Amino acid sequence: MGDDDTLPAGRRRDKLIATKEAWARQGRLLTGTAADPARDRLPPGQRLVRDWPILDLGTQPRVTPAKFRLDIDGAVRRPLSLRWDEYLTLPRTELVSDIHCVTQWSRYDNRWSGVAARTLLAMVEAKEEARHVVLHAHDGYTTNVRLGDFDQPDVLLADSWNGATLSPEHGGPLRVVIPRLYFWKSAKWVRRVEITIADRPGFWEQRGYHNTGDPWSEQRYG
Ligand SMILES: Nc1nc2c(c(=O)[nH]1)N[C@H]1C(S)=C(S)[C@@H](COP(=O)(O)O)O[C@H]1N2
Ligand SMILES: [Mo]
Repeated sequence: MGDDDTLPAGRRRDKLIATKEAWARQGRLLTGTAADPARDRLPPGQRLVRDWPILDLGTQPRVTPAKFRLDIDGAVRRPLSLRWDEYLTLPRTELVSDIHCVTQWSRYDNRWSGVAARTLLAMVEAKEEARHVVLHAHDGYTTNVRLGDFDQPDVLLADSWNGATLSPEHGGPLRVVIPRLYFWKSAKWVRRVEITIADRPGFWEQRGYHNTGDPWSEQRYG
């Protein structure tokens, strides 16, 4: 099994996990169509919401500045391990993007600020053979993305949303935002960005969810 064995079983939302695994088996919400991101803003099968739902496995860690640590390591030449005060000295980026969650809701125009993935990648220098990324979070959650999908100008590690400090419920102090993939790829409470040579499926990817997760071609399950 994967890293999710470390999830505190007691507070884990086992019913929610079982339901979402069943959705994957049933192919729930699949419309069998594709959309063109250049023309259609809403991906197939999605529904627009105005609020911002909270989704996670039930344990919302409180990551204080003292507990904060961000490691960027693995198949890199110059691994990094940052304390909160060190993280705060990095060059910052602000971006507006849409959220598309695999459970059907989408939310437009989220203004994120934090540090661009490319800023961090430039600091660690991925090795030639590096192809994938595993994101590890303080609640034991993991998710995998291709290095090519992480190494994009609109991917960032965000500590602020719509002008305010990112709340702990939504992954504060620091979460990943990968706007062109379903939102389960955007790890909350990020602890470690592990650059890898081989692909390693994360929590939902081991439970029937798509390895890539492109909302425009409806890669919900697989
Ligand atoms: N650490 C962590 N990150 C996570 C999750 C989680 O359970 N733990 N859930 C994912 C899922 S399934 C979704 S839809 C989004 C939800 O983010 P939100 O609660 O800010 O809307 O976080 C993703 N990142
Ligand atoms: Mo999700």
